[in-house]
Amino acid sequence: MTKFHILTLFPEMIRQGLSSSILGRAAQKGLLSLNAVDIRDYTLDKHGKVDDYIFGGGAGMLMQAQPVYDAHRAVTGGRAVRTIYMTPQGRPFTQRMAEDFAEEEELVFLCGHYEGIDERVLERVVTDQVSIGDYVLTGGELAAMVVIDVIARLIPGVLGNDESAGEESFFNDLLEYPQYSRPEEWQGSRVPEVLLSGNHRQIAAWRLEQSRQRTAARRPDLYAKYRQKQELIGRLSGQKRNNIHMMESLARGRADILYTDFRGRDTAVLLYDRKARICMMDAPDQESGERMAEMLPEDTNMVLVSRPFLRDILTKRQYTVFGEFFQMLYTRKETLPVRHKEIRQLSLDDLPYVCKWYGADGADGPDVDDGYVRERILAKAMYGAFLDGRQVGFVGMHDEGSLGMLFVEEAYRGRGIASSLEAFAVNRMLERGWVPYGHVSVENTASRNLQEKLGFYKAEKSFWWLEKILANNA
Ligand code: 6GU
Repeated sequence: MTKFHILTLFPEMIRQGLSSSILGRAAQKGLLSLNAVDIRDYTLDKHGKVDDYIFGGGAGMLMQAQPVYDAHRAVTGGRAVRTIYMTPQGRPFTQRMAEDFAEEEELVFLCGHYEGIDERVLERVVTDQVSIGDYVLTGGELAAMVVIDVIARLIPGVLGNDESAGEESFFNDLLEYPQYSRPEEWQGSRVPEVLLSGNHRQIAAWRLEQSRQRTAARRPDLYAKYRQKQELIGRLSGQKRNNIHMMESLARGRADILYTDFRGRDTAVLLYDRKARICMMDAPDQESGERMAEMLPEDTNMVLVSRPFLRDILTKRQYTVFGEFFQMLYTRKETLPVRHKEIRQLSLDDLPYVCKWYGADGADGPDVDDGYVRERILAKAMYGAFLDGRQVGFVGMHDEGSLGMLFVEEAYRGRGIASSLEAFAVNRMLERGWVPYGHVSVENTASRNLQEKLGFYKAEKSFWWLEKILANNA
């Protein structure tokens, strides 16, 4: 549960602003908590004063250090908690910053009023200074509410609809296309004919084109990013089976391009999936491999490489081989038949079952933690197979988007349940417009055969998942 503490002179404003609708419901469900703290309760001044004149002169009043410091201290108890000061002098707020803040279990927001807050207390307690745009508000409360709203909808389980809704705001770096509801004709204006056609391919093409035109006209900065990604996807598609993980990470809007260099037919590329903290790397030569190894972000957990010399560059650094895999992909658009009928999306009630079995057969490695499974379930990325209401297996989508986590209890194997689970997950991915792909350990021929039977293709080259060696234990 993410805890938000808001230090403010107007706690009622925060309570009223955030207690209704989606955030209120999320708080009731125990997915987050909101704690609005009145800074005035902590002043030592007997008249309740929290502000004073500004040394050196100048208009207005300044919030004093003491009440702010004591309020902060009361909330954190001296623990190191990320503390965000809302100010027009801060870093401009973005979706990316929200994703970063959303990883914290606890956040303190400090809202200023008057001309601001005594610099000395800011130096002591503040870790981040954030602005919501180039304009001046009367206080930090509205800005804090904006930032909290954006973070809250990224917390798994807060949004009612499916996982991708959390990422769709700037999906693909394009703005949303225009949308229409009933009636078909309103005050002489008709809904564009293609949307009434029932032709889903044409509708998708129309929407994409509208998004492109809109973005090019209104947000040339975003459009340039979009074009760069499309060009890279085009390059990578020359070796689709080997590169599908990179193509999909780009296409689904998950990966940033940290480095790319096109030389003739060779492409050097370094992608970073910020949320999963996974890098994907490919390089035609030692030199660009070394250069990209230098560029791996500090908080990278895993790196994916498809060439032995890149594996060797990284194992000479702080990485160790987690496993060797084949990449499998499903390139057809048609959904697969699901024979076993009792398959449904899992909820937290099913967590103990999955934790008991996930990785138990060694297929996914011994070091699975419950936190990961919990997060996958909340992200609505796991499905279970049942027999007369009793669970017998599951499948899921990993954080970075690959299909995996397949398991069926020994006693129930050999009757097509695994195929059905896999097919069910493939269909959910197709619905989102994704190209399903997964990683099968090179030794796991059973899983490879199953996937090939369903119509998956295997990449020619194997590749390696490398794990960061943590400096202070594991
Ligand atoms: Cl975070 N605070 C105030 N007072 N004004 C702002 C702002 C924040 N961001 C933009 N304008």
